[in-house]
Amino acid sequence: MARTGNKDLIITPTFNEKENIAAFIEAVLKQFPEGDFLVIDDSSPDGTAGIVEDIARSEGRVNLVTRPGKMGLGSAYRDGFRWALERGYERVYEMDADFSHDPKYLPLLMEELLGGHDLVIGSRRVKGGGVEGWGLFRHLISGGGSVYSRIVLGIPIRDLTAGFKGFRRGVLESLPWERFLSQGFFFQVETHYRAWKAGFKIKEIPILFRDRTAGKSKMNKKIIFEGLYLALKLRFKV
Ligand SMILES: Nc1nc2c(ncn2[C@@H]2O[C@H](COP(=O)(O)OP(=O)(O)OP(=O)(O)O)[C@@H](O)[C@H]2O)c(=O)[nH]1
Ligand SMILES: [Mg+2]
Repeated sequence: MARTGNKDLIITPTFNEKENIAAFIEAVLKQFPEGDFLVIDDSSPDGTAGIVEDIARSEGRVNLVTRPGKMGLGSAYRDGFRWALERGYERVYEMDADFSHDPKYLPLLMEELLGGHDLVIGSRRVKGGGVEGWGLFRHLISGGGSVYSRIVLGIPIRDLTAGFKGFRRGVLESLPWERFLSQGFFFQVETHYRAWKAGFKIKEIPILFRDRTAGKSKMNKKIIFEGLYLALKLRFKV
């Protein structure tokens, strides 16, 4: 396990990603030779973990943590960050398994971290970035949510819900993960907010985000309403 000497780790949480996971891991390993890979699977009923286990048997850069049940994206990342810190990784990246985040951007994220930034965000909302494959409704939800969160939280980051990013170790060591309000998708907004408030150096670099073509979205109405509420709570309580 993680005896490669690499200092970069990509963490991908999975829930029912059997259509994506093998090809995704292959693409990441190929396009980012500097990186090791950790999947945090919440006992996906479709057998995602078994596929990862097979790959890990012959590929030392690939690791798997299995948790007993679906506990949310934020909680998966928290466990992953602890795993990374315990093993001495210097830079850690978050990525979804559904190919929305193109592995070709990984070297660019790394370059910015090496250049002195603490948190580098793959952003859909800066010049040169964008989204491919969303319908009007999804654009409205995402755009509206983004403007709302930016106004409520008063922070300059444009892609607040971004899930493709890289951290320097020091950020992971210092953010108060145990005090986070969110276990689910809002975790992404909360991470940006707390990192910004703590004064870390943050940069957004443009990415083209592609909607998933295989597997099912875990996004739902509850997540959206929870986000509206948590943004207010974060602003006034943290
Ligand atoms: N371990 C774990 N992974 C999760 C959980 N919820 C979502 N994921 C994974 O987190 C990543 C992002 O989830 P997605 O369903 O793609 O969410 P999204 O990107 O906001 O929305 P869509 O792309 O439209 O589906 C994917 O790799 C999911 O498999 C969870 O509760 N536990
Ligand atoms: Mg997705």
